[in-house]
Amino acid sequence: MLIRIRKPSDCATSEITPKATFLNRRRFIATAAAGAIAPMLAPAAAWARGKALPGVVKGPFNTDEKQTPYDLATTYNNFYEFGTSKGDPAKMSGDFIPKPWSVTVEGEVGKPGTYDFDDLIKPHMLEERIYRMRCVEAWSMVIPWTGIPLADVIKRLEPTSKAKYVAFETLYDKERMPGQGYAVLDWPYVEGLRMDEAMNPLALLAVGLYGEEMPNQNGAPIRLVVPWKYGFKSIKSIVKIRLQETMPPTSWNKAAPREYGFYSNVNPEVNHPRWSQAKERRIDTKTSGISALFLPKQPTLMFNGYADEVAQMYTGMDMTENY
Ligand SMILES: Nc1nc2c(c(=O)[nH]1)N[C@H]1C(S)=C(S)[C@@H](COP(=O)(O)O)O[C@H]1N2
Ligand SMILES: [Mo]
Repeated sequence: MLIRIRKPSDCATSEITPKATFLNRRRFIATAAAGAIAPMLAPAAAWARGKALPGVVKGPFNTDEKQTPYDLATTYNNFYEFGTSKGDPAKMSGDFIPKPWSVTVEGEVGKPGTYDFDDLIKPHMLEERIYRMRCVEAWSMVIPWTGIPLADVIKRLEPTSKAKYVAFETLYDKERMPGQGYAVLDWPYVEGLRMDEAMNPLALLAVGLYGEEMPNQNGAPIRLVVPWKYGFKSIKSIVKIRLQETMPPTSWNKAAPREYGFYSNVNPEVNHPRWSQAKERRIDTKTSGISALFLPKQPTLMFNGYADEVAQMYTGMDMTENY
């Protein structure tokens, strides 16, 4: 989103690094401590992958489009807490230890408090949702997420009648998130949804991808997935959920209000002030050394193809005004 002038060396996919170069140090230590030295000599891919999440059932709304290869979905990321280049989050988040983790719930709820990750997310609730994801920067992916509907969590918290919006906040810890040492955004990263959007069955609280625990660079241990909105609405590494009466501030809206609105619904007809949103590049080929800028473009769909599920929430709303 921080659009820089590209140098030839700056090609997006050239930042894709082999797994071995961003090995998770925590796993390395764990493996060594267990005295299991042999696996360390095995090919990196065999042991750098996340822990499998057991008992995940197939959820609704799955696309059958070709899934983005795991290596691309985990090395071509936006997560400014770990750097502003697409390759930074994978390279810089290896030391981040996402558990234990808790989420503080505040505001217009009958059950406020600080919830441990394991109380919020029970393994038997997990489902897989294969969603299209569309970044505001006009690239897209298809990712199989593992998570639970956000609506399930919100219902359990017993929202009051005054709860009109849900505000989310990412962890703020400069020691653990080195990118927060740079004033590229007003930290912590914050996002928000209108109550009906949060309760829409498509909205997911994701704890994994490709059947495995969430990699750090994708927002470990818990993040939002809102597939009909531009990627930045899908806030990562959430530590706070607040239900409230007023529309909450959002990080990108604060940074550039003319460019990023509260709604940020994927809409090929409403262009970003600096570029068209009519088309997108599907990041789906491992083209090391070749810029993603050369991938062919495909049309972007209204609400990212989820109009049947979400369009009714916006009837009567001017989508150009409420971008
Ligand atoms: N906390 C936080 N959440 C974030 C971001 C970020 O910089 N910080 N980037 C957003 C953007 S712009 C996108 S496109 C998606 C990317 O998610 P992915 O890396 O899992 O594909 O995360 C979103 N969530
Ligand atoms: Mo994005």
